[in-house]
Amino acid sequence: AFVDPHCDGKQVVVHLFEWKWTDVALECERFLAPAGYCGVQISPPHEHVFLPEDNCPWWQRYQLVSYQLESRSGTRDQFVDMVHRCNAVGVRIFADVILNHAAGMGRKGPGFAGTDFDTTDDKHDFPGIPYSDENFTPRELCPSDSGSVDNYSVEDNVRNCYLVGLSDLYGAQEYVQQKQADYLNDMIDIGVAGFRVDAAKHMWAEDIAAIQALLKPLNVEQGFKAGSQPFFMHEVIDRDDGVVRVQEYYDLGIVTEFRYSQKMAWASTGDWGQFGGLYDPGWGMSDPEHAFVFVDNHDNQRGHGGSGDVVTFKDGKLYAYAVSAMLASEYGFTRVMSSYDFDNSDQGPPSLDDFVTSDVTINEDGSCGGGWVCEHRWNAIAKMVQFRNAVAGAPQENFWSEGDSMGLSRTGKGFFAMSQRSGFTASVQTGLPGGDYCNIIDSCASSVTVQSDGTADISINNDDGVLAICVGCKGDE
Ligand code: AAO
Repeated sequence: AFVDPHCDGKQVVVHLFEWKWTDVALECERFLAPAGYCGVQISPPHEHVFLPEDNCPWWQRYQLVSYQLESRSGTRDQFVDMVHRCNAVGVRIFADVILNHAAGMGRKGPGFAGTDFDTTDDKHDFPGIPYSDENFTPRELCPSDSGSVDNYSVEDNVRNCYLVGLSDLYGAQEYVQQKQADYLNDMIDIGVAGFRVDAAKHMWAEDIAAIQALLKPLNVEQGFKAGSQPFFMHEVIDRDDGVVRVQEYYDLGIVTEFRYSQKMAWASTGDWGQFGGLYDPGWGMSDPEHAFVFVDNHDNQRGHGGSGDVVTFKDGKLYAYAVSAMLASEYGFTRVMSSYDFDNSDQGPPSLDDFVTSDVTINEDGSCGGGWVCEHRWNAIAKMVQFRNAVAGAPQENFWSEGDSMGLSRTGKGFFAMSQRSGFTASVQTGLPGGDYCNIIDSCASSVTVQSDGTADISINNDDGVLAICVGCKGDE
């Protein structure tokens, strides 16, 4: 349940981290729909704390003040307009929702939209919702000395203590569940297709299930089939090193697989042979149906929620290889990260002096400017979205690798190869019906002739170092 993203079988979500709603709407229309993206994970849309004294770090949005849809990304009206315009072109909106906690302790309002709140002197006053002391997890249920999460091998510690000092909502309370469901239902009425649940690892699974039981079906007027359940992506960092396991979330939606991100880094910075074994059930990794996979995310690309063992846009071409390999491979439901450039890990999005987020500018060549990286527009990455959609459901076979070159087939539907060596050539089994295929990565500048037994001589000689051919794919822009 809760595993259908409702985008006509499309396979890739893009996280437009810190984008304004006005820009997300434009991007749906001008780029994401034609490229074949399923939908957008947006930054948290609720009213959050406002920290100009800290230069408005990106993470202020993970501290809830009220459920008004007023945030650094825009107003409620802009949110509604975005959802409607994206749905109109078949691109779904998935909201990042903070259900585990409200604002950090020791803070005082007003919040971003002017709503008062107060967590100084151990108070928990959120009049805009309203929540008060009684709606936060009782101290006696948290076994840590500090009151904060500090022992990942004790379940009560992970679930009942305050994550990095964030006021922990008492998720078992019907009142809290109803307020949370009202918030999600408001967005469902507007037309969102689902949610990314922040810090789901720190919530009891039955509390998430209780919220889900209160949700409406998706809005038929926004193009959803009657009775559709929202899509859920749960954020659970499980490296087989704590008491919480991804398997606990299978009934609630799909779940982040951080071991995949780690493997991606190992594979792309070392032996490309490892691309052949991205799914390791022996390590406790999620089954393919529930795995939510990505090369990097907004936390680990800047050392939050763990550092090291990750490749990001800062690795340039190596990153494009990793994302391409992810999109070619069979395992999981995929998310592409779209970042802004940064020097320090707290830095907010590109903005003017008054912390108003800047517009995303698009250069003549289709790349982004103004500090926006737009990995989702990088040539190989964008083209591989088409490949992933085209080969969905086809088994992965014929994997081979030679140092920094590799290839695989998605039997009957597509063949993929990449190499860091210019002019790489090989004789391969493509797993495809005989015929002439065009390389979609270089818009048919190169092509492959597949023999009737599926074999072919390939050569990779474009700037991206990537070859992707698929049945029924068009290589034109
Ligand atoms: C801010 C300030 C804090 C302040 C707080 C309250 O930075 O100093 O105390 O406000 O005033 C984001 C930022 C935080 C920020 C917060 C609120 O990252 O810095 O705090 O907004 O503004 C854990 C959680 C996971 C979480 C991750 C960051 O499990 O849910 O930490 N991610 C989400 C969001 C994130 C957001 C929040 C949650 C909060 O994506 O953006 O925070 O809403 C282990 C555990 C993991 C744990 C990490 C990091 O993982 O297993 O569960 O993630 O540690 O604490 C190795 C280990 C493995 C380890 C892994 C990663 O492999 O084997 O155990 O590395 O370290």
